Amino acid sequence: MVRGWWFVVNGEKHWRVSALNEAGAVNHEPGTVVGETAMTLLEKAAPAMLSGGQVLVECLKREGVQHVFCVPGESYLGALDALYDAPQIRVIVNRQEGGACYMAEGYAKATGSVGVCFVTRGPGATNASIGVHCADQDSTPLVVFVGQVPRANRGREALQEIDYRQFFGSLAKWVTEPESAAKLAEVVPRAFHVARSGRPGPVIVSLPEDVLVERAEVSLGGSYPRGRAHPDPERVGELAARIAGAGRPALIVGAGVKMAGAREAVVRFAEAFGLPVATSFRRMDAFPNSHPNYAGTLGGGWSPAFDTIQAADVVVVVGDRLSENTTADYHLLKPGQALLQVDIEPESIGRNFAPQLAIVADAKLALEAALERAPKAVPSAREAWVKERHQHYLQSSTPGDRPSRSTSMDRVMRDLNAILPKDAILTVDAGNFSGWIHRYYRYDAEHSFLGPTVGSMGYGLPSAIAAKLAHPHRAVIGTCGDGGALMTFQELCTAVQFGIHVVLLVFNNGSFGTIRMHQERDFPGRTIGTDIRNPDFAAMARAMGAEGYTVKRSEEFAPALRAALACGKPAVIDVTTDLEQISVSATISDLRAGKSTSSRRRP
Ligand SMILES: Cc1ncc(C[n+]2csc(CCOP(=O)(O)OP(=O)(O)O)c2C)c(N)n1
Repeated sequence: MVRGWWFVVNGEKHWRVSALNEAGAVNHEPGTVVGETAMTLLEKAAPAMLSGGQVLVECLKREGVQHVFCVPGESYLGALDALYDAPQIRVIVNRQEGGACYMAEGYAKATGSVGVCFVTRGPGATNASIGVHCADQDSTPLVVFVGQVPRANRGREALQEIDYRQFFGSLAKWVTEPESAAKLAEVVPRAFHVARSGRPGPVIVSLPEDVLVERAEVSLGGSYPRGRAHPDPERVGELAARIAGAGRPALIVGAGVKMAGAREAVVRFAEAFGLPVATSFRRMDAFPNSHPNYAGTLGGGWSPAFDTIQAADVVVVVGDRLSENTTADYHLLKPGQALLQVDIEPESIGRNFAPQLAIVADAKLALEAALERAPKAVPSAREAWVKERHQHYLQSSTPGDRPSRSTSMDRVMRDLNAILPKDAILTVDAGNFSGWIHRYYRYDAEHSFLGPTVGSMGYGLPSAIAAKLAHPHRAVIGTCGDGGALMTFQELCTAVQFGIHVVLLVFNNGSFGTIRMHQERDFPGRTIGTDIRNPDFAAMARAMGAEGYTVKRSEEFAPALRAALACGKPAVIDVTTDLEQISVSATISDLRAGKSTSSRRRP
């Protein structure tokens, strides 16, 4: 049995421990500063007498958590205090819970591990909800620890009290409120398991304030073992036969491929079966873009990959739920096309389109099993189909040279492709500017793109900061519009405080451009609620301790980008763009004249 407690003298924490373990009795004199030693003893002994906060942090350590994102609150002081004694977990302090939760979500996307954030009760939880919604629609494993009123105050509409089961009920995979410190030892590992298993998603763990400080004797287990769902061999045989017998088969890959670490397997699968490959909306890095089988990305209406999928007779979908954006408002697949679907989550199969074949399995295991049944050679007609589709992608993913009254987005994209290192990571916010980032950049490296498939603004900067934390040696470029910029711009202070050197590009057209586009198409010329007057973003960045650059003409962009990458600080480039080119495929004049093919929905 180990007993440990601490007290503070002159702001310093002092540990006292009396321990009896296999090594015999250990006693420290009262007042001895033993810090780590005492904690090590506490960690090794089982069962141990720990506070709820300590139980929670012990569980985080066992999950291998390295970063947590938070805005502090008095409702979870017990958890913060336990983090004080866990130097292996870096606590990133954010300025708004939306930023904290987006960062945790982005960190999960950038690493494939579970993102973790801590927010206070009531207002903290409601601010964080944007990140929970994002993790839910983007299938991102996330655990959000939320402060809660003490047990005795529940049900009294106590200060900032919220029933989280109701509030997060339709947003999260699981919402739980452990009743005691001992229960935390059971709930926390399970929360991680639920977040990452099947179709990953967000889990909310509500932390009654007094549970975090009550002490309990607990036995701590480890992280749950990871199960992998193997495919049914018969169905795999059918999959291989159906593809082999097809005329123009094509493949759509999504987040399931990334989460399963199936990058190499999917490349071999596409090559062996002779399949052009489309990536789903905002999952461009699920397949190397320079590979000869790549056919482009889907999303937001027409795209080069849209043509490819529509021309296919058999469509294989691996690890993607065929969302509204990926399928152009559910118009992508037509009757007569055969859909063969592989997904880890039975519920994602057939959700929007009825499949002819379904395999519930881990993407990597399914692809590897199918590879064992690959044909000896790809027929030449199939090779020609793949080649033609890749050519189509190359043509439509090479930026043109459209006129611009300020900075040309086409030129920006050429410069980004030319200047950024091959393993750079780009992130996007919601907004029409992202159409260029999706279509004209070559995502060849693994984990080289992060975007909110949910289409929520404010994502670009926090996710870039998270990506840089996860991959400190890679260049990370966050992108956003001038509207999205001010939703989370305060997180630039977080980047400055923690020395996280990201570059943020703000595409500044003086408008909530996406909504203006919808207005111009549906109510031509009747602009309302979409003009915005902006601050000097570069000056704001400098005021926060970052570097700031202003670009008003195309030729100024490349030098500014090089300077920002080299400046040794977080940096913002305020890029003035031409509102007339309202989207990657439409001008305002075209829209007013009813000539545009711009999608109905482009978040
Ligand atoms: C949090 C949130 N609020 C509102 C919207 C609706 N919305 C989608 S795009 C957009 C405008 C984006 O403007 P901006 O960031 O300037 O980018 P642009 O479209 O001009 O490129 C708005 C308001 C949203 N998707 N997310």
